[in-house]
Amino acid sequence: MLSRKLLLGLLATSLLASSFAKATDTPSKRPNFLVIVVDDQSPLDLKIYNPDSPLDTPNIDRLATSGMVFDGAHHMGAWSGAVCTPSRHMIMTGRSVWHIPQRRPKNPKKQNKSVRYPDRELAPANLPEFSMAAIFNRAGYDTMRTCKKGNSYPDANKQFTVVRDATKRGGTEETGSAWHGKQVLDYLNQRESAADRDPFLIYFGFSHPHDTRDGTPELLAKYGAINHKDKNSLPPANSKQPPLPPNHLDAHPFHHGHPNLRDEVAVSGVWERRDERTIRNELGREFACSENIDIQIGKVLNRLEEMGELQNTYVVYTSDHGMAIGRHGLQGKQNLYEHTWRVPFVLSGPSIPTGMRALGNLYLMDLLPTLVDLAGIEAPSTLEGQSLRPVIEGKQETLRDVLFGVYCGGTKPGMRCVKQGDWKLIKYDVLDGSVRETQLFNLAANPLEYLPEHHRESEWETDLAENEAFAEKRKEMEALLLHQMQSWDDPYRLWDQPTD
Ligand SMILES: [Ca+2]
Ligand SMILES: [Ca+2]
Repeated sequence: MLSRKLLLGLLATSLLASSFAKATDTPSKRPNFLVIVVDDQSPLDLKIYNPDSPLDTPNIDRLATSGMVFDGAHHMGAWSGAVCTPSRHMIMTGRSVWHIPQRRPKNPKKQNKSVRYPDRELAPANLPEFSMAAIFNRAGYDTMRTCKKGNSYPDANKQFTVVRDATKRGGTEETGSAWHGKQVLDYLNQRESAADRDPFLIYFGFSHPHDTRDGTPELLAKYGAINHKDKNSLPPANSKQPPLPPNHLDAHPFHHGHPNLRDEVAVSGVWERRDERTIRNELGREFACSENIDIQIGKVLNRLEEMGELQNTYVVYTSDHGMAIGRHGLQGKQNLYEHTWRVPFVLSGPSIPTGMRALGNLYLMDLLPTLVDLAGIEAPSTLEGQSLRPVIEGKQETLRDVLFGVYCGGTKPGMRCVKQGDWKLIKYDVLDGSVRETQLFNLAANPLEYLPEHHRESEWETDLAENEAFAEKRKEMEALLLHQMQSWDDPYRLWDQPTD
């Protein structure tokens, strides 16, 4: 069935084809790129994905109405508790989770025996030469970045001609998100003074809303939150705080498999608490930080407009991964529920249809192939992701049918998930086999992945894995998962899978 929006997209296809050509044929008119990547944000925080959210992001909304929103954007996963690290490798290289460099201790004696490192040949040694900035530098682009430091891909980051990285998670202009915005504004001002006409790619990264979520006083007040620092007391209740997420739980029903995981036990302001006052205050802090990011994005978009560059600039908005903050009794980014596995993804620019939505079924590794395609640069063979062009042109609703997710940063093999159509399977094989769980969700009927512990009335709004009526569906999804693990070179197998 064709949605109305998809139909509009199909009608616009011929027009788009000509504007793609226009953007890439004339060297002097090559498009610019502004790639905005925030740190730790659930798509469900944003109104464009969750109209009930009280978070105000007028500038992200403006990008969405002037461009396309993708509902099915995901990060493929992580082999580290620092989920940011593999995510940013995938963003920078356009490669999949087991095909990126994984740091291993130089001394083999220090290697954890339960860790199976993928073969070294799966990540080419010269990969930094085929990372985002290196590709665009060779194509004659000026490249600049600002972002947090750490849990990233330093060998790719240093390829940018101008690097202004620092971790800024404070609540002032100098110590918070405004600092990252200022780096981009300064760079644009320098380009204007120098009358630099080369096309540019700016990687506009933020350190927030990753904890510590120290918001500015005005925005904290707006969302009824305080920068809560005292572990021995609860933050005050405040009706201005965001409501508890509907899929909140006081505790996850079984251990997530990563003992003493920082995000689940030590985040300042939350620690091990999942009670209403703690979670609503922390969401208020997250929203204060996210709105501050939106303000900085607005300043940069306005500056580009003043300079006459906005029309010729592709703008991407995304996050390195999502975030739980109380959903399912979890706090961190080390799980495969939709709130955390999915990411926001908005794209606007010269050949992007306005006010459109598409499912897309993309991974963050598809970002670089898309940028390369939109720039008219020949794609290096290192890219494994796919360009979004057929979805942008309305020729396809998705890039792929099946999506695969990994969390392998705690005890091994960890968590795996697979999604096809409305169905999603998540498996947990952790803590030396003492937790072996399978969950099956119908996301059309149960998009928030309610569990029995949520006590929903509808028989569909729960985990269906043990329900005999869905035994065939589960079998099918189990086979899909195994196939995905094999085809993405996952070095592990789960307890009930064959050891090929
Ligand atoms: Ca992150
Ligand atoms: Ca230049």
